[in-house]
Amino acid sequence: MKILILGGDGYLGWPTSLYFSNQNHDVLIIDNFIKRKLQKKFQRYSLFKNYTLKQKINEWKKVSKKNIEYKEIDATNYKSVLNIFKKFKPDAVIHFAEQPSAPLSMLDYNNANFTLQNNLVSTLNICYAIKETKLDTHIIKLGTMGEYGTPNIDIEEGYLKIKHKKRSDIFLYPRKGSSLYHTTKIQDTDLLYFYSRTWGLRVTDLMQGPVYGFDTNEINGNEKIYTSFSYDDIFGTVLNRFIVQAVAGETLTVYGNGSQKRGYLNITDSIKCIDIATKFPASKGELNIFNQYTETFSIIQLAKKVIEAGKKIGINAKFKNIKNPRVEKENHYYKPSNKKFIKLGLKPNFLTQKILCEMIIKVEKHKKSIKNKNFLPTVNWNE
Ligand code: USQ
Repeated sequence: MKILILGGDGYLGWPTSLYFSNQNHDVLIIDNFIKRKLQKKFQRYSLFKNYTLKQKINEWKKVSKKNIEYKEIDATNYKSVLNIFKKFKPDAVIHFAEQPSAPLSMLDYNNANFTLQNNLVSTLNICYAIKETKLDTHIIKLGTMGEYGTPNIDIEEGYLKIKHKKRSDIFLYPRKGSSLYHTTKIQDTDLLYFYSRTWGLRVTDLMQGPVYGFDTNEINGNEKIYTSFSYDDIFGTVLNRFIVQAVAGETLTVYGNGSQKRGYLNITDSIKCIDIATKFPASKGELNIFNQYTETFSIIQLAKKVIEAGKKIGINAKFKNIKNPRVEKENHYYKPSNKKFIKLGLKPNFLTQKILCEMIIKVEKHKKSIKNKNFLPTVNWNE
């Protein structure tokens, strides 16, 4: 297949690009390197050296004898996106090119505006480029479990049948984001639903939970092709942060009482899900929605797991409940479904002590690069 990967330089975009290249697909990455620019602006860098995309591609070529093409393009620039679709004619496009940080989206007006423009216009551009080129490209879009929020009823996969006054219909599952970032993902889903119905586009929207880990079969411990790994308050996700905090000898930052539950998954499962999505494309005119996570934990459970793993290798970590900088429910019901990927063959890599210890040991090698000042949250939702 010809696979176009938007945002292929990022935390998930890069390992996904490696995976599809290794499967002998024709991979073209487009990226405007905004994440690297933001990391520089906020002085919050990846723990591991994140070589330039060109360097990573060259190293990959050396070890695999396979090539990945890339172009520096902003996905919000319609002319450039259209040109790529005309020339490359992708069978599938995987859209990672969004501003992925909830805290950044809540920092101030300019970052809210940027998040909104970047995330929605990039999605719009893909829809228009497919319509204009009349290609049959399958859109695979990274959404988030956070689109659903934490409702007091079971979370289905994308849709809900509603009975009202003796009549019934199927609707998108009700959504309730807990940051502007999550809200843009809801709006993306609405855009994709609209254009799939109106123009007959094929779309798969992946409601993904927080991802952890950094090593994949393709990266295989080769630091020259490591992906960007954030642990700071703006770009880091919770489990990755806890692991780095434990290694740094800092207390694990549990926001609020830590009862918040989310659906988590290993980076290798994230890639596997995307692979399954490419193999089972949505039909024409369909918006197919998957819930992409493998197991649910509360924050306290995660913290305790990291502390237990640390103990095994001589690290005496502790957690502390700190004031929650976010506006989110802490005590809530949480029962999302994730049957669709399992049915299609996903065999989850659950969060074991072995996996945690392996991550801690690798992070320890880079202990000197950890910037402890970037652990405490600096962005408050309503200040
Ligand atoms: N949290 C802590 N301590 C920390 C960091 C986070 O207790 O030091 C808590 C947060 O309050 C929240 C939960 O952990 O309840 C998850 O936070 P997160 O920062 O790991 O994840 P989030 O901001 O929700 O966003 C991340 C990714 C985003 C993805 C999303 C999936 O950055 O791109 O869409 O996870 S989900 O959370 O299911 O919406």
